[in-house]
Amino acid sequence: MDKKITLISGASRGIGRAIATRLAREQHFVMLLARNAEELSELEFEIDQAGGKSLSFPIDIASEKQVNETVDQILRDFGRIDSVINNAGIGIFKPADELAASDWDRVMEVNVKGSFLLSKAALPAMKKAGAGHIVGVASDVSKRTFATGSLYTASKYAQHAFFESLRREVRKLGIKVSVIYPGLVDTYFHDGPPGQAHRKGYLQPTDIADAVAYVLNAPPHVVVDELMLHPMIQEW
Ligand code: NJP
Repeated sequence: MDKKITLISGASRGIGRAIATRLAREQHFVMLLARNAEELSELEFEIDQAGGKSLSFPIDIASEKQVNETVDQILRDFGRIDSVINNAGIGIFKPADELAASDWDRVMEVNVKGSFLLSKAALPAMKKAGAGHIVGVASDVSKRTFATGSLYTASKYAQHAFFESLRREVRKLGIKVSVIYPGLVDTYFHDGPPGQAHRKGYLQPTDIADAVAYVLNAPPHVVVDELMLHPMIQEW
């Protein structure tokens, strides 16, 4: 097996789907993780038609059991994990006093605990190999905040802190940790489907896929710690 074994969470649509499509063209055997089994198998079919390799795992990234079973199965079948792209994420935007405690739990579970669970499950194999690359898709709002963003930005600050700390733990073991911080991207993350006129000029999911490919393709002696991207139309 000369292909790299790469796990991508949130692969069913948006940014994760674009990352999977791009990496499958670049000698990665992509493992597609998300809940929507139908969208995953459509993507698997598309990748296959384009000559690439992928497998679908319809799981909830916030479930420790499902994440561990998935990683165990991949390790049993392929014997290694080269890269993990922690991309799955959700947002709920409301004034703080209108947020339900269950909103808080869910966003934190998917955005923060999901990144922790998937990275944790992959780390023992990477440590044993003395190599590996963990990538986080965080947000420009990992570093600034805004009204109605208390929950989402808290989750993205936390995700940023998790990867910052992890980077300091594993670099000396040969494992790279890179975080991408996108601004506005035209995906299902916003209300309604992509392609609407008022989102003209937003980043495209393929722009983030290009950034992930750049980060993964850095030579062995180089690690891209952080990469922030904005559309030109966005104030920063
Ligand atoms: O969003 P969307 P994006 N378990 O809604 C999956 C960040 N970001 O591509 O489970 C497993 O099109 C969901 O799959 P499914 C953002 O915070 C975005 O824009 O089948 N997977 C789908 O594949 C997020 O971290 C913007 O519903 C779960 C994917 O996540 C990342 O980019 C700006 C899941 C979401 O696709 C990708 O978001 C920014 C679960 N429990 C950061 N819950 C932006 N779009 O403007 C969701 O700064 N997913």
